[in-house]
Amino acid sequence: MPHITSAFAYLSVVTLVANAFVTPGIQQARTVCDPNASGTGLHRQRQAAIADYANLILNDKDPQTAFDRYVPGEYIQHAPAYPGDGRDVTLNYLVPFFRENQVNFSKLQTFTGDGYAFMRYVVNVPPGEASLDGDFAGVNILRFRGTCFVEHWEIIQRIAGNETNPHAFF
Ligand SMILES: *[C@@H]1O[C@H](CO)[C@@H](O)[C@H](O)[C@H]1NC(C)=O
Ligand SMILES: *[C@@H]1O[C@H](CO)[C@@H](O)[C@H](O)[C@H]1NC(C)=O
Ligand SMILES: CC(=O)N[C@H]1CO[C@H](CO)[C@@H](O)[C@@H]1O
Repeated sequence: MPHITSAFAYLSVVTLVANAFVTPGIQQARTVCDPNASGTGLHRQRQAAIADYANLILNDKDPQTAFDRYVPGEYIQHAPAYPGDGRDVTLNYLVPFFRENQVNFSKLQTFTGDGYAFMRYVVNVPPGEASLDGDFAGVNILRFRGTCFVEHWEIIQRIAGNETNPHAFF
């Protein structure tokens, strides 16, 4: 099945290439995550972290602030269209992507457990935006160190609207 593919990058390889050399602005916003966070309360702090991170990126369309708060250093990237690891590589894609594409997100839910965070959502890409359009069901998986994120995976599936399963995706 060609359904399972990857990444926001899947939505806009053209944008990625066009912005390969864009440098994000100097980041000085305060980091709020703590890589050494542990003990009682950690689960609740992690739930708050992924909820804030998801809200900043998907609703506010502000990946710079999300990364400044929650991705202070190491960031291993598994989404296949990114050219490598590290927060700047990812921001070089996400910042122009959200500036140039009027995508909208709905049905956002966030979860945490066993050192990982998940966010799932529907992303709607209007015609003419990015390199293809329609509705897509997305899942991002992030690995925690303390309350910071250090590793990322992404899966995105097109929602055709005529799926065989009457409760497909959600
Ligand atoms: C985390 O703990 C390490 C080892 O104790 C320490 O070197 C580092 O400064 C701490 N980092 C923060 C952000 O507190
Ligand atoms: C859904 O519609 C598309 C486009 O018309 C078609 O290619 C696909 O086979 C349909 N899928 C199902 C499960 O009917
Ligand atoms: C303003 C806008 O583009 N709204 C769209 C957001 O996404 C939903 C589906 O996921 C569309 O139905 C809306 O038109």
